[in-house]
Formats: sequence, C-alpha cells, structure tokens
Amino acid sequence: MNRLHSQHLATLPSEVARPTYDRTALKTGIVHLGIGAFMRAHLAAATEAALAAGDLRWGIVGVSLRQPDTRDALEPQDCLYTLAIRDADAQGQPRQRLQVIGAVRSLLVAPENPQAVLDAIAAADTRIVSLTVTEKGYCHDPATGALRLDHPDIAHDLAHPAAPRSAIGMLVVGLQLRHARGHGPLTLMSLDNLPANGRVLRGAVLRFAEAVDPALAQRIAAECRFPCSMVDRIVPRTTDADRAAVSQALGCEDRWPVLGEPFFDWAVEDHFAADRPDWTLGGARFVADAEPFERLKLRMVNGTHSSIAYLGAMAGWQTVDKAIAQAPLREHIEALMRDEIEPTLAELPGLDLPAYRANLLARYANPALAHRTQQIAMDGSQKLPQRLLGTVRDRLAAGLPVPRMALGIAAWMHYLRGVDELGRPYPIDDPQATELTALHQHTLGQGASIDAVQAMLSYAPVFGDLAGNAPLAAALLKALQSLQTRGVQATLVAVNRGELGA
Ligand code: CS2
Repeated sequence: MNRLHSQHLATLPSEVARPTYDRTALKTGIVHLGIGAFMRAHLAAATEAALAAGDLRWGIVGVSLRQPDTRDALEPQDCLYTLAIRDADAQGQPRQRLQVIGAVRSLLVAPENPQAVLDAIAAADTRIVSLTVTEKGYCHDPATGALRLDHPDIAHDLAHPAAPRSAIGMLVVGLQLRHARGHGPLTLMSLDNLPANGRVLRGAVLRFAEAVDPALAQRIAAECRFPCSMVDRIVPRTTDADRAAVSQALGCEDRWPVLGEPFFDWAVEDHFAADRPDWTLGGARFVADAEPFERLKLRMVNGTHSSIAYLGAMAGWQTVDKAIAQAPLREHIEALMRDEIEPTLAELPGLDLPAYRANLLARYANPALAHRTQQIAMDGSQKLPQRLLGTVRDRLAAGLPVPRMALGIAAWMHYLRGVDELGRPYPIDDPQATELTALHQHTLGQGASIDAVQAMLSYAPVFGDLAGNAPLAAALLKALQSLQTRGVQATLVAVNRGELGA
C-alpha cells in the first residue's frame, strides 16, 4: 500500500475530500504549539476552508513540544493527514466522512531544535501563534490562574532562554527575537479549555517577560493581542484500529489520521494584531466577548464530560457512548445540566438551552467515536476548577444545593484510589498524581468521614477558597459514603431519587 502523499492524491476514492488549492504556493502564517489530534481536527480544519477559498497566506507550522511522534508519522506523508468525521446513520450504524487536510506545511520538534521554533515565531510571514498545550501546559496555578515561576519548566526556561522547553518560554523568547528582527506584532491565540484562555495566556506571557526584561513585557503588552476563544469538537485519541480503517478506506496508508464528531463550534474574539484567515468559512464565529460562550461550554460540555468520565471509569463503562447508554447515568447527567448548571449561565442571544442540552446528550451517544472515559479522566487536578468548581461556587454563593455537582467531584476523589469497581487497577495520569494519591490514601482511603472530606477539600491547588466549606463538604460526604459502600450504579439511582440531597 502506498503512503498518503501529494503525489497520490489523485488516486484517492472520489468521495474523499482533498486540497484543491496549490499547496506549493502556501505561505506560513500560523505557528501552532502543541500539534495534537484536537488541533488537527479543529483549527487546521477551519484553516483548510480559508485556504480552499483561495487565501494561501495561512499554511501552518506545527510544533510538538515534547515527542517526535507526530512529525515522524506525518513528514513522510508530505504533512498530509486524514480527518475522519464519524457518526451513525439512520439505522444506528457507524459511518465516516473523510477529508485529507493540507493546511500543515511543516512540523518541528522543539526539544530537537528549539531555535527552529524561535525562528518560526520570528518569521516575517507569521501573524498568529496558536496553542493547544492542554491545561497543564500553561504552568499556572489552576486555582488562581497565575504563572508559577517555581514550575520546573519555567525555572528552566528563565535559566536557559536559548533553549526553552515550555510554551510560555518559547513564546517570550520568540517574541524577543521577532522584535530584534523588526517584524510586526503577533496574535497569540489559546485554544485550550480554560476560562478566559487568552487572558490566562497573556498573564503568563507577561509575567515571564517581566522576569526577563520589563521593557520587553511592556512592548508585548502594547503590541500583541490575545483573543479568548471557546472551542468545541469531541476528538478521541486515534487507535491502531482507526489507522487501519482509515488507510483501508483511502487505499493508501495514513499513519496518523484524526477522528472527530460532525459537531464543530468555535467562538473567537475578533481581536487580532494583524490579519487573520476568514475562519467563518470553516464554521467559526468572530465575537466581541467569548466569556459567555466559554462558560456555557466549559460548564455544560466539559463539566458533564468529567462527571461521566469519573463515574464511568469507576463503574467500568469504558467509553462515553456506553456510559450514557446507562439509564441512571443519563438521567443524572440530564438533570445535572438542567437543574444545577443551566441556572448559573447568563443568557446568550439565540441560545436555546433545552435544545443545547438535548444535542449534547446526542453527541455523547455517538457510537462511532468510542471516546474513552479514562482519556477524559486524565489531569483532573487541572480540569476540575473551571469545569465543576465555578458552577459550585456560584450555587453555594446563592445558597443553592449541589448534590449532583458534588457527585462529580466525589467521583474524582474516589477515582484517585486507582482501581475500578471490577478490581482493575489503572494509573492516575495527572501532574499532581503523587501528592493526590498519597492524600487520598491517608484520608478517604481509610473510609469516608467528614475529616477525610475536609482534608481533601484543603488541597489548595484545586479547591482554593472552597476549603472548609461546610455545605459542600456535607454533600461530598454523602456522595462518597454511597460510592464507597454501594458503588456507582446504586449511587446514581439514589441521586436520581433525591436521596443525596435536594
Ligand atoms: C474532554 C474534552 O478530554 C477531555 O477532557 O472533556 O477534550 C472535550 O472532548 C472537548 O473539549 C470537546 O470540545
């Protein structure tokens, strides 16, 4: 079987979409840090639409900050890869629509050649540096949002600015070089699931720059733009079976296709330092203020996703579609959105919340994605604050009960024991794993009690000012006692009957 390559595009089956523009004429307008599956199914797909419409300024240099695996898989393919959009047909049978994406022009591996990344940021044609580096990639304190100057990667980069290894260090040193070369201002655009992601990025970049040279920080603050955005598309990790299925359908081998659902949403603030592609051609919307969109998405989509992930992983429901097919979980998640999350959301013109909720449940039921609950469960310490705790704070401040929100948080705490209800152990994949598993062992691991719950709630990097909150601790204790003694299924039945609190 041939490898996917520009030379073989003409041989692909006619139903496979492919670049119709002249890839050799592409310029590089975007440098992307963290070229993982999500970005390849989201930003690159929207950019592809702008390229297809004839604006060839926006080819992408993709940067991996750690591993060479994406470069190794895609470089021999002329940086082409397939986006497989998957759902079910009217009979419930999985199906996929394939598109070969040509927007990525070249790939860099930062640890192999940090200077090449700095040069790309400083290049005259570059207008936008975008990021999907996950929550932990900002090296910030999740509870406060501030950059941690004592983070090992940040401390390293401050000491060795010629070879930065964090995204933040790379950006600041790259901007310094860009200024020295006299090229125009940049837009730095975060696409990670953080509230006010642009402001978090701006704060981290300026704090780092301040430590390097206060004049540089002032210049970045004055010239660069950091639009916030809300991004939404479910993109499960690609498996070997996916690689084989996509390659077979293409008739040539694609070593790293990406999968996604048909749903796509991106609300990005129209706040750019220089030009930008017309991403509306790919389904994006430019908005004045992304905050209400982010809040909606982080609380409704990611908040329920994390709840499903911890409950599902503990119960042994391995994928989101299998989990949401469990009637008590579905009932709980629907009620969680309707009764506890939606009342905390601001009105948005044109937003129909019941329809949004119903659509989200349908997205979770997509049988063609096989999105693993363990994948979503990773990095809980980085995800909980913006996904679950914002809603909880708003409700507690208004004197409202939180039994269903508390069940999600309790499920995360319970999950830290590292073994599911079928007795199968799993690793805790989290930057704070060592501290958190030790904390769990000494507290909840000895049995749920109010002291154990309060000790968990005192873990400041996650819970911040919620430490000592009595109504939350009481709700968590009920949920944890039930999870520990009766298990997930019976706990869901109990919460649906109102037995874990009003
Ligand atoms: C998920 C998200 O893995 C996770 O934590 O909740 O990646 C989710 O699939 C996307 O944000 C959906 O837009």
